[in-house]
Amino acid sequence: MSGNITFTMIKPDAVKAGHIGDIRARINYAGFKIIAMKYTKLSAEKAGEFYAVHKERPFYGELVDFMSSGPIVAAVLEKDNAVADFRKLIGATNPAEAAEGTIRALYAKSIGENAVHGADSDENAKIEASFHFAGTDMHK
Ligand code: FUP
Repeated sequence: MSGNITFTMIKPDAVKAGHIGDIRARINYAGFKIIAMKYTKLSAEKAGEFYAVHKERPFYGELVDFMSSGPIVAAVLEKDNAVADFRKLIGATNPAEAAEGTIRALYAKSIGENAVHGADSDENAKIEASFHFAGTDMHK
């Protein structure tokens, strides 16, 4: 199988609530192949760096605190049209606006604690994948 890649994280709220297995299954059923995956925890510094693009936004401090509050699962996924298809699978940023059956509609609590991350472009998917994984840790 070959295709584009996207980058995802199962966020601390979903890990804490015991949803890793269900979310992983939904990702596989939707046709994504996992080419890298790890259970890890972001330091506040690393979370701040990952979300640096949001530095000036009012929610940045809370976002960094939340993303470093507990373990996450980081993963690189492969599929044709991976970035767009994955964003469709997870639904809108705000779970109240996420389409029925999407991962955020099913598992997210709020716009801030929204269960999963999905890269928003091919370029960012590559940058975010290499933020978390060495090339030697990705296996197609
Ligand atoms: P998304 O691409 O759907 O993850 O959304 P954004 O890149 O716009 O936002 C990244 C993260 O910032 C969200 F997952 C949660 C947080 N956020 C808030 O807490 N409040 C907001 O109003 C917008 C985003």
